[in-house]
Amino acid sequence: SKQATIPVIFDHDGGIDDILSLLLTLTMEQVDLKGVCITPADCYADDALVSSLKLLTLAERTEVPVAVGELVGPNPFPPEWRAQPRICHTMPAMLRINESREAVSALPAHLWLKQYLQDTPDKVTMVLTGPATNLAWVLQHYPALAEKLQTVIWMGGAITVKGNVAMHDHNGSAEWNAYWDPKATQALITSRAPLLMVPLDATNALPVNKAFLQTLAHTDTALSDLAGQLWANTVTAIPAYEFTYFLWDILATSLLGLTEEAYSVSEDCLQVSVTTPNAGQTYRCSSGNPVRWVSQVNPQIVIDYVINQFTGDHK
Ligand code: AGV
Ligand code: CA
Repeated sequence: SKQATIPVIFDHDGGIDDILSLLLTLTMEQVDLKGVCITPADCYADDALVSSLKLLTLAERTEVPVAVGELVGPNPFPPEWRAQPRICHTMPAMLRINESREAVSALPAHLWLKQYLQDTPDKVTMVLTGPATNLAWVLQHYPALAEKLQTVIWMGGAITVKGNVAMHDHNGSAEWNAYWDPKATQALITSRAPLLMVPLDATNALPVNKAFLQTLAHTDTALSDLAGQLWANTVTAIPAYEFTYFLWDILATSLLGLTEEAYSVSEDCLQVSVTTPNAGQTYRCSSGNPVRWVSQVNPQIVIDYVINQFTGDHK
């Protein structure tokens, strides 16, 4: 059994794979979860809060603080996408959990995060699976707090591949988390935080397909069933890129447990557009702040890791 030695703050935006990523984090013995922040982006915050509390209650981690975000970016997610994750706390296995609210923070997420970073003597790893709005606020108002960050793993951006934003005033070059709050994306990328980006360049290799779900379903436990049921709600019959669900946030979260043979990291100077028609586009440039990003993955190693966490006796 591994010791819980990696302090982690998990900031998510309530999508189905965000909820699955929180569940994955809770299977990792080496992770010492210090707090959960919610960004009200690809979700409605109430749904994301209830689902998060239910998973923390399931994992007997009701002491972990949960802080709901109140800062919003200028480019909202489609309401159908925001409404989709209500299913996460409405399925029977989740309804049966009587969630504890004892550790819901009275502070909004950006202020809770600022306070945590000010108070902690130790460096903390952050995993962000939605827009970087809360952390960007902290880094802009308290830049010295970047020293409290061990690594910031952020699912977002599209560097050498096309994006996944399909909006009337957009040219399709941006990834959604980067687009929701382009100025937060810019603030994160130009900050002193030790960033490791997980862009679409890496996650495109990891579609949620039938083979993956079939392998997960091979093992019949309460945990693998919960994960499989959650993923079943992301399946669509439409084979277009914009409708395909990927292991976006799951890859970012898995980096906490994967060994380095599973992926490669590149380092480039990046810039972020904050104006139409390419707001949120993250592109390489010849000068500026070098940023580390996951440029390649070994899909089989990642899939084996995720399946093992949800099915194996990894304790
Ligand atoms: O762009 C990927 C990000 C990830 O953090 N999110 C979903 C993941 O949580 C936005 C997104 C892109 N395409 C989507 C998304 C889709 N088809 N459905 C819901 N959200
Ligand atoms: Ca997300």
